[in-house]
Amino acid sequence: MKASVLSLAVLLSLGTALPAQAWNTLSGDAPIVIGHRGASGYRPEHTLEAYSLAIAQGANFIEPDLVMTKDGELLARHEPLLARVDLNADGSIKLVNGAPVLNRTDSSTNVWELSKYANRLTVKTVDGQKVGGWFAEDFTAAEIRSDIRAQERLRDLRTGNNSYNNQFVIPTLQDVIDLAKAKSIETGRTIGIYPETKHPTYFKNFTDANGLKRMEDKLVETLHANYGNDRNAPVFIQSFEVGNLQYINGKTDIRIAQLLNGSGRPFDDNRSYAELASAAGLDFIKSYADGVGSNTNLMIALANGKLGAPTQLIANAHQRGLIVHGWTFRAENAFLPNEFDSSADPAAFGDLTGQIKAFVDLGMDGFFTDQPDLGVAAVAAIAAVPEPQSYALMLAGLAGMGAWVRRRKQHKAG
Ligand SMILES: [Ca+2]
Ligand SMILES: [Ca+2]
Repeated sequence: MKASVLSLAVLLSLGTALPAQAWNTLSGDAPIVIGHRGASGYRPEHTLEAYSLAIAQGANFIEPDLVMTKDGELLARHEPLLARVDLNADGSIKLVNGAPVLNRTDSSTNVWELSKYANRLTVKTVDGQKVGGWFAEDFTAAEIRSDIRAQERLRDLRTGNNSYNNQFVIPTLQDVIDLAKAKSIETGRTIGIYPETKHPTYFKNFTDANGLKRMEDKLVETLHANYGNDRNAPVFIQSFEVGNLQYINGKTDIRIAQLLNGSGRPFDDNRSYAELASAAGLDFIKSYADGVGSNTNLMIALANGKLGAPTQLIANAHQRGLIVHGWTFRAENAFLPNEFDSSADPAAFGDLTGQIKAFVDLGMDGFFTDQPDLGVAAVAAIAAVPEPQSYALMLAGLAGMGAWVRRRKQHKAG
Protein backbone atom coordinates (compact mmCIF):
# COMPACT_ATOMS: atom_id res chain seq x y z
CA MET A 1 0.00 0.00 0.00
CA LYS A 2 1.19 3.47 -0.74
CA ALA A 3 -0.91 5.02 2.00
CA SER A 4 2.29 6.13 3.66
CA VAL A 5 2.67 9.05 1.30
CA LEU A 6 -0.80 10.40 1.93
CA SER A 7 -0.79 13.31 4.30
CA LEU A 8 -3.64 13.91 6.66
CA ALA A 9 -4.47 17.03 4.68
CA VAL A 10 -4.96 14.92 1.60
CA LEU A 11 -7.06 12.46 3.54
CA LEU A 12 -9.26 15.23 4.88
CA SER A 13 -9.59 16.76 1.44
CA LEU A 14 -11.07 13.46 0.30
CA GLY A 15 -13.91 14.03 2.70
CA THR A 16 -15.15 10.63 3.69
CA ALA A 17 -11.98 8.79 2.74
CA LEU A 18 -10.50 6.74 5.53
CA PRO A 19 -6.83 5.89 5.92
CA ALA A 20 -5.97 2.86 3.85
CA GLN A 21 -5.29 -0.38 5.65
CA ALA A 22 -1.70 -1.10 6.50
CA TRP A 23 -1.31 -4.78 5.69
CA ASN A 24 0.86 -7.24 7.58
CA THR A 25 1.93 -9.00 4.38
CA LEU A 26 5.61 -9.31 3.53
CA SER A 27 5.28 -6.68 0.77
CA GLY A 28 2.86 -4.46 2.66
CA ASP A 29 0.41 -4.87 -0.22
CA ALA A 30 -3.07 -6.33 0.09
CA PRO A 31 -3.17 -10.15 0.10
CA ILE A 32 -3.75 -11.73 -3.30
CA VAL A 33 -6.88 -13.76 -4.04
CA ILE A 34 -6.24 -17.05 -5.86
CA GLY A 35 -9.19 -18.75 -7.55
CA HIS A 36 -8.80 -22.31 -6.20
CA ARG A 37 -9.34 -24.61 -9.21
CA GLY A 38 -11.15 -21.55 -10.61
CA ALA A 39 -14.32 -20.32 -8.92
CA SER A 40 -14.86 -23.96 -7.97
CA GLY A 41 -17.63 -23.15 -5.53
CA TYR A 42 -19.81 -22.11 -8.45
CA ARG A 43 -18.73 -24.16 -11.49
CA PRO A 44 -17.19 -27.62 -12.02
CA GLU A 45 -13.52 -27.20 -11.03
CA HIS A 46 -10.63 -26.81 -13.47
CA THR A 47 -12.70 -25.67 -16.43
CA LEU A 48 -12.27 -22.50 -18.48
CA GLU A 49 -15.73 -21.52 -17.24
CA ALA A 50 -14.62 -21.86 -13.59
CA TYR A 51 -11.42 -19.91 -14.26
CA SER A 52 -13.28 -17.21 -16.21
CA LEU A 53 -15.77 -16.73 -13.40
CA ALA A 54 -12.91 -16.44 -10.88
CA ILE A 55 -11.37 -13.69 -13.02
CA ALA A 56 -14.73 -11.91 -13.41
CA GLN A 57 -15.08 -12.03 -9.62
CA GLY A 58 -11.76 -10.26 -9.18
CA ALA A 59 -9.27 -13.07 -8.52
CA ASN A 60 -5.64 -12.04 -9.02
CA PHE A 61 -4.52 -15.58 -9.86
CA ILE A 62 -6.20 -18.75 -11.13
CA GLU A 63 -4.98 -22.19 -10.11
CA PRO A 64 -4.64 -25.10 -12.53
CA ASP A 65 -3.58 -28.43 -11.00
CA LEU A 66 -1.65 -30.43 -13.58
CA VAL A 67 -1.72 -34.10 -14.61
CA MET A 68 -0.55 -35.74 -17.86
CA THR A 69 -2.17 -37.46 -20.81
CA LYS A 70 -0.91 -40.61 -22.56
CA ASP A 71 0.86 -38.42 -25.12
CA GLY A 72 2.50 -36.14 -22.55
CA GLU A 73 0.12 -33.15 -22.61
CA LEU A 74 -0.38 -31.16 -19.40
CA LEU A 75 -4.03 -31.21 -18.40
CA ALA A 76 -5.86 -29.20 -15.71
CA ARG A 77 -7.27 -31.75 -13.27
CA HIS A 78 -6.95 -32.22 -9.52
CA GLU A 79 -6.06 -35.89 -9.78
CA PRO A 80 -4.89 -38.25 -12.51
CA LEU A 81 -8.26 -39.93 -11.85
CA LEU A 82 -10.87 -38.56 -14.24
CA ALA A 83 -13.40 -40.50 -12.18
CA ARG A 84 -12.83 -42.74 -9.17
CA VAL A 85 -14.54 -45.91 -7.96
CA ASP A 86 -14.62 -47.66 -4.60
CA LEU A 87 -12.31 -50.61 -3.94
CA ASN A 88 -12.72 -53.73 -1.85
CA ALA A 89 -10.38 -54.28 1.11
CA ASP A 90 -8.16 -56.45 -1.11
CA GLY A 91 -7.70 -53.61 -3.60
CA SER A 92 -10.01 -55.00 -6.27
CA ILE A 93 -12.83 -52.95 -7.78
CA LYS A 94 -15.99 -53.14 -5.72
CA LEU A 95 -19.06 -54.19 -7.69
CA VAL A 96 -22.70 -53.77 -6.67
CA ASN A 97 -25.19 -55.55 -8.93
CA GLY A 98 -22.28 -56.08 -11.30
CA ALA A 99 -21.49 -52.36 -11.59
CA PRO A 100 -18.61 -50.30 -10.14
CA VAL A 101 -19.49 -47.81 -7.38
CA LEU A 102 -18.68 -44.18 -8.19
CA ASN A 103 -16.72 -42.24 -5.58
CA ARG A 104 -18.92 -39.20 -5.01
CA THR A 105 -16.25 -36.71 -3.91
CA ASP A 106 -13.37 -37.59 -6.24
CA SER A 107 -14.96 -37.87 -9.69
CA SER A 108 -14.78 -34.74 -11.81
CA THR A 109 -15.71 -35.93 -15.32
CA ASN A 110 -18.31 -37.97 -17.23
CA VAL A 111 -15.86 -40.76 -18.18
CA TRP A 112 -17.63 -43.25 -15.89
CA GLU A 113 -20.79 -42.88 -18.03
CA LEU A 114 -19.09 -43.55 -21.38
CA SER A 115 -19.43 -47.21 -22.39
CA LYS A 116 -16.68 -46.88 -25.01
CA TYR A 117 -14.16 -46.38 -22.18
CA ALA A 118 -15.55 -48.95 -19.73
CA ASN A 119 -12.54 -51.20 -20.39
CA ARG A 120 -10.10 -48.50 -19.22
CA LEU A 121 -11.31 -48.76 -15.63
CA THR A 122 -8.32 -49.99 -13.65
CA VAL A 123 -6.53 -50.02 -10.30
CA LYS A 124 -3.13 -48.36 -9.81
CA THR A 125 -0.88 -47.40 -6.93
CA VAL A 126 -0.51 -43.63 -6.53
CA ASP A 127 1.93 -42.45 -3.84
CA GLY A 128 1.75 -45.83 -2.12
CA GLN A 129 -2.05 -46.05 -2.11
CA LYS A 130 -4.21 -48.26 -4.33
CA VAL A 131 -6.88 -46.28 -6.18
CA GLY A 132 -9.37 -47.34 -8.83
CA GLY A 133 -10.83 -45.40 -11.70
CA TRP A 134 -10.10 -43.95 -15.11
CA PHE A 135 -6.67 -42.31 -15.34
CA ALA A 136 -5.75 -39.30 -17.49
CA GLU A 137 -2.48 -40.93 -18.58
CA ASP A 138 -4.44 -43.77 -20.23
CA PHE A 139 -6.15 -41.31 -22.60
CA THR A 140 -4.72 -39.20 -25.41
CA ALA A 141 -5.25 -35.47 -25.33
CA ALA A 142 -7.43 -35.85 -28.46
CA GLU A 143 -9.68 -38.42 -26.78
CA ILE A 144 -10.11 -36.20 -23.76
CA ARG A 145 -10.84 -33.17 -25.93
CA SER A 146 -13.49 -34.95 -27.98
CA ASP A 147 -15.21 -37.16 -25.40
CA ILE A 148 -14.54 -36.14 -21.81
CA ARG A 149 -16.52 -33.36 -20.12
CA ALA A 150 -16.35 -31.94 -16.61
CA GLN A 151 -18.75 -32.79 -13.81
CA GLU A 152 -19.15 -31.22 -10.38
CA ARG A 153 -16.75 -33.04 -8.05
CA LEU A 154 -18.71 -32.34 -4.83
CA ARG A 155 -21.91 -33.56 -6.43
CA ASP A 156 -23.78 -34.07 -3.16
CA LEU A 157 -22.76 -30.76 -1.53
CA ARG A 158 -22.64 -28.27 -4.40
CA THR A 159 -25.78 -29.68 -5.93
CA GLY A 160 -26.62 -26.51 -7.87
CA ASN A 161 -23.46 -26.94 -9.92
CA ASN A 162 -24.58 -30.32 -11.28
CA SER A 163 -26.63 -28.38 -13.85
CA TYR A 164 -23.30 -27.56 -15.56
CA ASN A 165 -22.30 -31.22 -15.87
CA ASN A 166 -21.19 -32.65 -19.24
CA GLN A 167 -20.85 -29.23 -20.91
CA PHE A 168 -17.27 -28.07 -20.35
CA VAL A 169 -14.06 -29.46 -21.85
CA ILE A 170 -11.00 -30.37 -19.79
CA PRO A 171 -8.46 -27.62 -20.56
CA THR A 172 -4.74 -28.01 -21.17
CA LEU A 173 -2.20 -25.79 -19.43
CA GLN A 174 -1.86 -23.81 -22.67
CA ASP A 175 -5.65 -23.25 -22.74
CA VAL A 176 -5.44 -21.83 -19.20
CA ILE A 177 -2.51 -19.55 -20.08
CA ASP A 178 -4.32 -18.33 -23.21
CA LEU A 179 -7.36 -17.50 -21.08
CA ALA A 180 -5.31 -15.64 -18.45
CA LYS A 181 -3.53 -13.61 -21.11
CA ALA A 182 -6.73 -12.75 -23.01
CA LYS A 183 -8.50 -11.74 -19.79
CA SER A 184 -5.52 -9.63 -18.73
CA ILE A 185 -5.91 -7.59 -21.91
CA GLU A 186 -9.69 -7.51 -21.62
CA THR A 187 -9.79 -6.40 -17.98
CA GLY A 188 -6.61 -4.33 -17.78
CA ARG A 189 -5.59 -6.39 -14.72
CA THR A 190 -2.72 -8.86 -14.67
CA ILE A 191 -4.23 -12.31 -14.22
CA GLY A 192 -1.62 -14.70 -12.86
CA ILE A 193 -1.54 -18.48 -12.95
CA TYR A 194 -0.55 -20.76 -10.08
CA PRO A 195 0.09 -24.24 -11.58
CA GLU A 196 0.54 -27.25 -9.30
CA THR A 197 2.48 -30.35 -10.33
CA LYS A 198 0.37 -33.27 -9.06
CA HIS A 199 2.08 -36.46 -7.87
CA PRO A 200 5.51 -35.65 -9.38
CA THR A 201 7.13 -38.99 -8.48
CA TYR A 202 4.18 -40.89 -9.94
CA PHE A 203 4.30 -38.95 -13.20
CA LYS A 204 8.09 -39.18 -13.44
CA ASN A 205 7.73 -42.96 -13.33
CA PHE A 206 5.09 -42.69 -16.06
CA THR A 207 7.12 -40.43 -18.36
CA ASP A 208 10.34 -42.43 -17.82
CA ALA A 209 8.53 -45.67 -18.71
CA ASN A 210 7.03 -44.17 -21.87
CA GLY A 211 9.90 -42.10 -23.20
CA LEU A 212 8.07 -38.82 -22.60
CA LYS A 213 9.38 -35.49 -21.41
CA ARG A 214 8.99 -35.25 -17.66
CA MET A 215 6.20 -33.08 -16.29
CA GLU A 216 8.54 -30.45 -14.86
CA ASP A 217 10.40 -29.98 -18.16
CA LYS A 218 7.15 -29.69 -20.09
CA LEU A 219 5.85 -27.17 -17.54
CA VAL A 220 8.96 -24.97 -17.52
CA GLU A 221 9.21 -25.11 -21.31
CA THR A 222 5.56 -24.03 -21.64
CA LEU A 223 5.91 -21.24 -19.08
CA HIS A 224 9.09 -19.89 -20.67
CA ALA A 225 7.47 -19.92 -24.11
CA ASN A 226 4.56 -17.87 -22.77
CA TYR A 227 6.16 -15.63 -20.14
CA GLY A 228 9.93 -15.87 -20.60
CA ASN A 229 12.33 -17.00 -17.89
CA ASP A 230 11.28 -14.13 -15.67
CA ARG A 231 11.08 -13.92 -11.90
CA ASN A 232 8.45 -11.20 -12.31
CA ALA A 233 6.20 -13.34 -14.50
CA PRO A 234 2.68 -13.54 -12.98
CA VAL A 235 3.27 -17.18 -12.09
CA PHE A 236 3.92 -19.32 -9.03
CA ILE A 237 4.77 -23.03 -9.41
CA GLN A 238 3.63 -25.19 -6.49
CA SER A 239 4.02 -28.80 -5.37
CA PHE A 240 3.56 -31.02 -2.31
CA GLU A 241 6.82 -32.78 -3.17
CA VAL A 242 10.28 -31.30 -2.58
CA GLY A 243 12.69 -32.82 -5.09
CA ASN A 244 10.80 -31.68 -8.16
CA LEU A 245 10.69 -28.09 -6.90
CA GLN A 246 14.45 -28.18 -6.33
CA TYR A 247 14.78 -29.52 -9.89
CA ILE A 248 12.51 -26.75 -11.23
CA ASN A 249 14.48 -24.13 -9.29
CA GLY A 250 17.54 -25.20 -11.27
CA LYS A 251 15.67 -24.60 -14.54
CA THR A 252 13.83 -21.31 -14.07
CA ASP A 253 13.68 -17.96 -12.29
CA ILE A 254 9.87 -18.19 -12.10
CA ARG A 255 8.71 -18.14 -8.47
CA ILE A 256 8.13 -21.34 -6.52
CA ALA A 257 5.91 -22.17 -3.53
CA GLN A 258 6.40 -25.30 -1.41
CA LEU A 259 3.04 -26.72 -0.38
CA LEU A 260 2.72 -27.71 3.27
CA ASN A 261 -0.09 -30.00 4.33
CA GLY A 262 -1.66 -30.10 7.77
CA SER A 263 -0.44 -33.66 8.39
CA GLY A 264 1.82 -36.29 6.86
CA ARG A 265 4.95 -35.71 4.81
CA PRO A 266 5.95 -35.18 1.18
CA PHE A 267 5.98 -38.48 -0.74
CA ASP A 268 9.65 -37.93 -1.66
CA ASP A 269 10.99 -36.60 1.67
CA ASN A 270 11.29 -38.14 5.12
CA ARG A 271 10.59 -34.92 6.98
CA SER A 272 7.01 -34.26 8.03
CA TYR A 273 5.20 -31.16 6.81
CA ALA A 274 5.23 -29.99 10.44
CA GLU A 275 9.04 -30.19 10.40
CA LEU A 276 9.19 -28.33 7.09
CA ALA A 277 6.96 -25.61 8.60
CA SER A 278 9.39 -25.08 11.50
CA ALA A 279 12.08 -22.39 11.49
CA ALA A 280 14.70 -24.95 10.43
CA GLY A 281 12.38 -26.28 7.73
CA LEU A 282 11.82 -22.80 6.36
CA ASP A 283 15.58 -22.24 6.24
CA PHE A 284 15.73 -25.31 4.00
CA ILE A 285 12.76 -24.25 1.84
CA LYS A 286 14.34 -20.84 1.32
CA SER A 287 17.17 -22.59 -0.57
CA TYR A 288 14.85 -23.33 -3.53
CA ALA A 289 11.48 -21.59 -3.04
CA ASP A 290 10.05 -18.09 -2.68
CA GLY A 291 7.29 -19.02 -0.30
CA VAL A 292 5.00 -21.68 1.05
CA GLY A 293 1.42 -22.66 0.29
CA SER A 294 0.19 -23.56 3.73
CA ASN A 295 -2.75 -25.53 5.04
CA THR A 296 -4.72 -23.20 7.32
CA ASN A 297 -4.08 -25.48 10.30
CA LEU A 298 -0.34 -24.78 10.17
CA MET A 299 -1.07 -21.05 10.65
CA ILE A 300 -3.91 -21.37 13.15
CA ALA A 301 -4.59 -24.88 14.42
CA LEU A 302 -8.17 -25.91 15.07
CA ALA A 303 -9.23 -26.62 18.64
CA ASN A 304 -12.58 -28.40 19.01
CA GLY A 305 -13.53 -27.37 15.49
CA LYS A 306 -12.78 -23.68 16.09
CA LEU A 307 -9.73 -21.52 15.44
CA GLY A 308 -7.16 -22.00 18.21
CA ALA A 309 -3.91 -20.17 18.87
CA PRO A 310 -1.86 -18.87 15.92
CA THR A 311 1.51 -20.45 15.22
CA GLN A 312 4.75 -18.64 14.33
CA LEU A 313 4.69 -19.90 10.72
CA ILE A 314 3.86 -16.57 9.04
CA ALA A 315 6.23 -14.57 11.24
CA ASN A 316 9.03 -17.10 10.74
CA ALA A 317 8.46 -17.18 6.97
CA HIS A 318 8.41 -13.39 6.67
CA GLN A 319 11.58 -13.17 8.73
CA ARG A 320 13.21 -15.26 5.99
CA GLY A 321 11.72 -13.30 3.11
CA LEU A 322 9.27 -16.11 2.27
CA ILE A 323 5.64 -15.36 1.44
CA VAL A 324 2.76 -17.48 2.79
CA HIS A 325 -0.32 -18.32 0.72
CA GLY A 326 -3.02 -20.15 2.67
CA TRP A 327 -5.53 -22.81 1.62
CA THR A 328 -8.33 -23.58 1.33
CA PHE A 329 -10.91 -20.93 2.17
CA ARG A 330 -14.44 -22.17 1.45
CA ALA A 331 -17.72 -20.51 2.36
CA GLU A 332 -19.80 -23.60 3.16
CA ASN A 333 -20.41 -24.42 6.82
CA ALA A 334 -19.01 -27.91 6.12
CA PHE A 335 -15.54 -26.38 5.71
CA LEU A 336 -15.60 -23.29 7.96
CA PRO A 337 -14.28 -23.34 11.52
CA ASN A 338 -17.44 -23.77 13.55
CA GLU A 339 -17.56 -20.28 15.06
CA PHE A 340 -18.14 -18.95 11.54
CA ASP A 341 -20.97 -21.36 10.69
CA SER A 342 -24.35 -19.81 9.89
CA SER A 343 -26.40 -22.94 10.63
CA ALA A 344 -26.21 -26.73 10.80
CA ASP A 345 -26.71 -26.93 7.01
CA PRO A 346 -23.36 -28.12 5.63
CA ALA A 347 -23.99 -26.54 2.21
CA ALA A 348 -25.10 -23.10 3.46
CA PHE A 349 -22.60 -20.27 3.47
CA GLY A 350 -21.24 -18.97 6.77
CA ASP A 351 -18.94 -16.08 7.62
CA LEU A 352 -16.01 -16.65 5.27
CA THR A 353 -14.88 -13.04 5.79
CA GLY A 354 -14.50 -13.71 9.51
CA GLN A 355 -12.26 -16.70 8.84
CA ILE A 356 -10.18 -14.86 6.24
CA LYS A 357 -9.72 -11.85 8.55
CA ALA A 358 -8.13 -14.00 11.26
CA PHE A 359 -5.41 -15.11 8.81
CA VAL A 360 -4.99 -11.76 7.06
CA ASP A 361 -4.45 -10.11 10.45
CA LEU A 362 -1.50 -12.49 10.95
CA GLY A 363 0.01 -11.32 7.67
CA MET A 364 -1.00 -14.07 5.23
CA ASP A 365 0.18 -12.87 1.80
CA GLY A 366 -2.60 -14.43 -0.25
CA PHE A 367 -5.11 -17.23 -0.17
CA PHE A 368 -6.75 -19.92 -2.25
CA THR A 369 -10.53 -19.75 -2.19
CA ASP A 370 -13.36 -21.62 -3.93
CA GLN A 371 -15.46 -18.42 -3.80
CA PRO A 372 -13.24 -15.63 -5.19
CA ASP A 373 -16.09 -13.10 -5.04
CA LEU A 374 -16.29 -13.56 -1.29
CA GLY A 375 -12.48 -13.53 -0.99
CA VAL A 376 -12.26 -10.22 -2.85
CA ALA A 377 -15.12 -8.83 -0.74
CA ALA A 378 -13.39 -9.98 2.44
CA VAL A 379 -10.17 -8.16 1.52
CA ALA A 380 -12.19 -5.02 0.70
CA ALA A 381 -14.10 -5.26 3.97
CA ILE A 382 -10.91 -5.67 5.98
CA ALA A 383 -9.33 -2.73 4.12
CA ALA A 384 -12.34 -0.50 4.82
CA VAL A 385 -11.93 -0.74 8.58
CA PRO A 386 -9.06 1.50 9.71
CA GLU A 387 -6.90 0.40 12.56
CA PRO A 388 -7.48 2.08 15.92
CA GLN A 389 -4.06 3.73 15.73
CA SER A 390 -5.12 5.27 12.41
CA TYR A 391 -8.04 6.99 14.10
CA ALA A 392 -5.79 8.16 16.89
CA LEU A 393 -3.38 9.73 14.43
CA MET A 394 -6.19 11.46 12.60
CA LEU A 395 -7.74 12.80 15.76
CA ALA A 396 -4.38 14.03 16.93
CA GLY A 397 -4.29 16.10 13.80
CA LEU A 398 -0.82 15.10 12.76
CA ALA A 399 -1.01 17.01 9.50
CA GLY A 400 1.74 16.24 7.08
CA MET A 401 2.80 13.05 8.71
CA GLY A 402 5.12 11.40 6.28
CA ALA A 403 5.19 7.80 7.24
CA TRP A 404 2.42 5.42 8.02
CA VAL A 405 3.50 3.03 10.69
CA ARG A 406 3.12 -0.43 9.36
CA ARG A 407 1.13 -2.67 11.56
CA ARG A 408 3.46 -5.61 11.56
CA LYS A 409 3.52 -6.62 15.17
CA GLN A 410 6.19 -9.21 15.42
CA HIS A 411 9.13 -9.46 13.08
CA LYS A 412 10.31 -6.90 10.63
CA ALA A 413 11.39 -8.44 7.37
CA GLY A 414 15.12 -9.02 7.58
CA1 LIG B 1 -4.10 -27.41 -6.10
CA1 LIG C 1 -18.10 -25.71 10.18
